[in-house]
Amino acid sequence: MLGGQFTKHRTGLTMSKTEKIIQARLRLRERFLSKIKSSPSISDPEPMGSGPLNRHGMPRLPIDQFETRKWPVLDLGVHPEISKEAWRLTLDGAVQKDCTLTWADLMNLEQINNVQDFHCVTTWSRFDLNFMGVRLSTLAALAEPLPAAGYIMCHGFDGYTTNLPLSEALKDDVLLVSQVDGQPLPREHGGPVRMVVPQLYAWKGAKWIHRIEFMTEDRLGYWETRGYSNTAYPWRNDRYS
Ligand SMILES: Nc1nc2c(c(=O)[nH]1)N[C@H]1C(S)=C(S)[C@@H](COP(=O)(O)O)O[C@H]1N2
Ligand SMILES: [Mo]
Repeated sequence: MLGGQFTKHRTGLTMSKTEKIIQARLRLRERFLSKIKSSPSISDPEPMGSGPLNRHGMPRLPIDQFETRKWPVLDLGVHPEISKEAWRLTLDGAVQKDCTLTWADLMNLEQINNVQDFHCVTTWSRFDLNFMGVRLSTLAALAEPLPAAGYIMCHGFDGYTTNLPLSEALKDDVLLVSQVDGQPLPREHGGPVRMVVPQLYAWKGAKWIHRIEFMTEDRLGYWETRGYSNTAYPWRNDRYS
């Protein structure tokens, strides 16, 4: 069975499909490029923080954060248990193509390795988490957002929600992560799959992700409704609204 899948993955048909998704992803990014470039998280003229610069040219430790060697667990207290067999991801709302992906569908998309820092609004930062996952922009390319779509709402299996503008969500480091340090993502950190948005505070990354809703108007998620900043830029100390 494994051999069969391997062969299928190598056929011209599947490769050209992969190629098409990559092309669609690049077109989508182009649509948002000027907004992506003008958002402060990667082009802030006066970022606040300390330490050597990261690869976005930002001081590695954002203002009023401290480095921790552990990776603390923070959430609403419910850790849903979702097997890979039962796992589904729905992309819907302001899109041309509603999609529901199985685990195998997700694994067949381009997988990215990316070492990232993780900044929690409660002031801890964890450096160098080695993630493997699929870019959100790859998934968006599958669903084909309508021209009027400008935002997403991410929904977790625990009922958690968090919202993002597409200009942040389409950045290359925004991933749906299934592995950390070469191991399956632990359930308490959102496994089997969570989102990570390294340029913003960590509450913007939904654990146990199961739905990405594309929207023409912005709407506030769980913490955004309860006084957290809607923009959440760590290098601007942008914690609360
Ligand atoms: N589904 C879900 N995702 C969530 C949360 C949650 O309660 N439920 N909490 C958020 C918050 S406030 C933070 S700081 C990070 C923490 O991720 P970690 O537990 O892996 O450190 O997850 C975010 N994603
Ligand atoms: Mo948080």
